[in-house]
Amino acid sequence: MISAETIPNNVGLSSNKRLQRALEYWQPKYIQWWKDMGPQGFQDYHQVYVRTAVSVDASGWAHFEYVRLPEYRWGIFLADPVHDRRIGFGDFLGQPVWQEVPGEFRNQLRRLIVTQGDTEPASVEQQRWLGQRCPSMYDLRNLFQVNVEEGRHLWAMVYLLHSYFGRDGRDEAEELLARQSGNRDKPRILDAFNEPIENWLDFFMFTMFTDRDGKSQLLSLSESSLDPLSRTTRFMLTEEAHHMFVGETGIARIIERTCQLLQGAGYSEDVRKLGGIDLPTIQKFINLWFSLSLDLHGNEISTNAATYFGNGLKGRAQEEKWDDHHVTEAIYELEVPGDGRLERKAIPMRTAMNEVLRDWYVGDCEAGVQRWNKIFERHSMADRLRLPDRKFNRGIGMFSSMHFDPHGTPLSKADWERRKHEWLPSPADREYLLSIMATPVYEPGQFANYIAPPVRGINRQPINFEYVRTEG
Ligand code: BYC
Repeated sequence: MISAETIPNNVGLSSNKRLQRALEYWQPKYIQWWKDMGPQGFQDYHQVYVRTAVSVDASGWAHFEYVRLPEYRWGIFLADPVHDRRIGFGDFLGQPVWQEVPGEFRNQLRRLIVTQGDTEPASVEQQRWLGQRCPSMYDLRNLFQVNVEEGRHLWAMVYLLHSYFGRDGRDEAEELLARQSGNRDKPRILDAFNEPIENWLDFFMFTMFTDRDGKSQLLSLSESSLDPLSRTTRFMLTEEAHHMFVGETGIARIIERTCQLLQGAGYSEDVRKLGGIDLPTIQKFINLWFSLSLDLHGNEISTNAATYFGNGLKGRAQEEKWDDHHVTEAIYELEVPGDGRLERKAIPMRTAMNEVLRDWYVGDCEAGVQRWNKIFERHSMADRLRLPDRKFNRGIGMFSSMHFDPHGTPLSKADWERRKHEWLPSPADREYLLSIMATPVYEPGQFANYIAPPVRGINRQPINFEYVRTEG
């Protein structure tokens, strides 16, 4: 039964019969999807110490309790309204924001919301086997926290579809549960969400780089003239921050452990013999997940992006930091493939909005990599990790038909095929990672050999806290 007790919310669910009816139909399908496609092996007999958002104020979204995963209270929250909020960019700059969907932008908005919504269950599906290979109980809890919150982000998009898009919205909400990550016939919409996440290096890189695309896209959607979309995405950003924390600190702990192993062995290069993860492998996974996540920003030159901006549907990250919010005259210079070589070309900035957002994203990733590099400095080691060039390993956009090395030097197809596993994970790298993750670590306070413990526990609990309890 749908009720405000089982579904924490601040959208007036108890008095909204239409939404209640739509959810009554959708929620059982969601739970079935969660059981079938969510964390495998942890649905029935485990209780997980997770945060549940029960309201949008600071104490309300940091409410911790033990729950069985299928009984998690997925809620619906909008950030507080901004008094007299005005459209901040595009052709309708300065007009009051919309509380309803304008008919002429219905399809575009639905498409944006569906694309955003599709990524959320996709990531849960991608990560569903990881619990069986976890490096510690602390990490297992973090995985499930990320998973339930991605589930909540799906609810957030489904709320918008149910409330503002009538019949079409209800159909789309069902489709969100029908597509499946990696499924040949019914794949998820965006490519990175069809990639397997089979080991914990994939997982931490995904939460570092792909969740950070979530951050850049949510920042740009939170500028939207459709106020409910803006408010929903603003609240989602608070949860996204924790997901990136999991990724960034997860990799930092792996680097820390690798440094310790290297030092212990007198800097012998072969960390693998000691059961750790060598730096070249870490670099390959950065190369993979960074390039896949660059693709998620779409084509460099995009009329879709120009239309979204002009119509006020999707802005730039932190739009208030820009001077010109009309962007009718501004140009953007970018590198394009020309007559056998790369040349610089100036294009109208509106058509370059995907690239503008990608710039923001690359800067945010770069800062994260620099934080990792501080670990080497602390250990007085000269090693450094780096982001590959933007043209490397692209599947979307104008460089997708070409090949480049991580420095951005063009390569022939034959050279790329011959050398790609110097820069991207090879089957042997993956096999090695699976071998060191084959035995999960479920003892409180114990950690797999390839990862250092965190600096502190969750919600001020000790590191050896029983974050996941097994029933009877
Ligand atoms: N894969 O004009 P273009 C997150 C398609 S992550 C496959 O450049 P546009 C999360 C595109 O759909 C954030 N197809 O497209 C993270 C279009 O298709 P059609 C998710 C792609 O629309 C971790 C065609 O190529 N949020 O939240 O400017 C865990 C032409 O492209 C891809 C959003 O994405 C791709 N990578 O840009 C959990 C926000 N890229 O029309 C969650 C909403 C492009 O030819 N989405 N295409 O059939 C958008 O804003 C835009 O759809 C995109 C694409 C930025 C993704």
